[in-house]
Amino acid sequence: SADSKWWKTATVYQIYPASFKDSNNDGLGDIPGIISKLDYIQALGVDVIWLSPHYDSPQIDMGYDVSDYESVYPPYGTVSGMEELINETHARGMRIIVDLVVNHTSSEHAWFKESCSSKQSPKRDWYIWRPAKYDRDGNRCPPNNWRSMFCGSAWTWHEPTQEYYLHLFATEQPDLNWESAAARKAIYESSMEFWLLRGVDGFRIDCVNMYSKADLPDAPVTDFSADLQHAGLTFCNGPRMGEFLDEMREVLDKYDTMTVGECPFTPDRQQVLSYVGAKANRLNMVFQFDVVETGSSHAHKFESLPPSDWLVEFKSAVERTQQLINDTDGWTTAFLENHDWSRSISRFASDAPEHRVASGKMLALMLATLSGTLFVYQGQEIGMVNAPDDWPVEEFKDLDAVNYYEEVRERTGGDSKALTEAAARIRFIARDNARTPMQWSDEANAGFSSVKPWMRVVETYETLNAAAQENDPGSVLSFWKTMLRLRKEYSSVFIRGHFELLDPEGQKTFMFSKAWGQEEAMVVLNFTSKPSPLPQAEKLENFELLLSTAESAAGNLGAFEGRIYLRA
Ligand code: TEU
Repeated sequence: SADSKWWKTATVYQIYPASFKDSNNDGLGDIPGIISKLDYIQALGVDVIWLSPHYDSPQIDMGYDVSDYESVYPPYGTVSGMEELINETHARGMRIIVDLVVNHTSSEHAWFKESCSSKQSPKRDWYIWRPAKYDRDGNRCPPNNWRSMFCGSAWTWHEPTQEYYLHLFATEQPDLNWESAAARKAIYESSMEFWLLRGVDGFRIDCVNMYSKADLPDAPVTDFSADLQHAGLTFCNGPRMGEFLDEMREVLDKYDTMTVGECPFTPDRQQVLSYVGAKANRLNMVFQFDVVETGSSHAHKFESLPPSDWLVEFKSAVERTQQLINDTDGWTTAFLENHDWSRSISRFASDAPEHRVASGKMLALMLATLSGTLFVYQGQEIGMVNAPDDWPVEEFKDLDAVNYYEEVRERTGGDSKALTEAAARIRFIARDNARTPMQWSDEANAGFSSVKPWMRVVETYETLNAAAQENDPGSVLSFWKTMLRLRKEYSSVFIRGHFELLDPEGQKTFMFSKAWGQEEAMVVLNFTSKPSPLPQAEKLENFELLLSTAESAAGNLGAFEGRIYLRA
């Protein structure tokens, strides 16, 4: 039956290859490094590994700019190294999915170079080319007002052939034209079949709802700047999405696969169901971003810090994604971290030394009791936190943060107050926070590498590291192991149970119930550093404590304490 699908009960562990483990001491993580840590991942209780892009790439966007789908970025390893990783993962009873990045390629991909060569190139229409527009004064303008996700216009002028090409992300990430059947066929063969034949068990599909872009209409003028509009709602979920994904499904169905599509800018539930509903069956599940976007502006994620009542917004976002499983035959995901967001302890709880461990356990307890397929991002299992406030902003390397900082500098003429505020928001939310090297031990460079890593290691590694936690029953790592085991033991209620939010207005606590048949669990979480009474103690009358994140759980909830009660 549909409910016995392996990917529903799976816990997925995301690996960001550059920052996981360096085996050959060049300062960059690699595939042999990942293989050396498979036993660690297995011991955590994980079922599936998701590997962020391993393909050859000029690394403008950390591999999300692929120059060749059929080869591996040489500093990471080789195709045969990947085959070994796939086999070793399978040998431990786990599966592995890889990132499928086919909304765009790198500008260094052979397809794009051919497309650029002339307007008559047979691959000209594999990318999205348009003639210039001209304003009243005769100035050349891009074909529409879309703003790229990484600042500036989404169009770049190509002098040799006198046309603009579209890139929703960096200039070096031209968008493929999915309207071309020949391009689509090449995509399926080169990026999908090549790796399915080598044993991968499916894909995390990058930007999956951006393939169909209709006729490229201007985005409505909103609040960012009059000329360039943040256009996510305009370019996502275009009219041919279903058709393209049905085609993809034909390739996937030749294998036993799992797919999880990245689905930003999709507030509409019917739209989500057109991908993951049981009948549509286009993707097994998607990532919606309501929860991780809590408190960040839709116009630009760096534009604001969360308001003081962010927890109310957070809880309602969790409720919205959980309701998909409550009310429909679609499936969903539960996650708080990935390589695009900062660390959850720093964002949603407290990374102060006295609260960090409690915060990490409380968030683990919350996640592991939510319905859907659970995703854990490398380092989350040991409670890694954001880069510290005293790092100069120059430590941030990711183009997302760098371009934004430069844009603020230009917009304000280098105003120092504006730049200080921008730096604070970057420290809070930048993707770099998730990309610092994995903290394996208290050895030099956190045991990640014997040489200086490509990105600075967070200094807390001397106390916050995997080795120190492995044999400590009170550690965040041990707690995650317990939670992943309990999630399987009570799988009906935790993995697919009906979610109900019990304290929507509370600004300090989060209380919800999970129910399946006669089974019922109550989860209570304190999101503050102050003790708090149980929000609705009367509801717990016929319930017994299953576990708490605190050593002794009685009466009031302690700082950042989480508890699970089961119906007696
Ligand atoms: O992200 C797509 C996406 O929609 C971004 O807006 C994402 O929310 C952004 O990183 C937040 O700042 C995917 C990948 O996950 C990301 O790492 C890539 O940079 C991007 O696609 C382009 O491939």
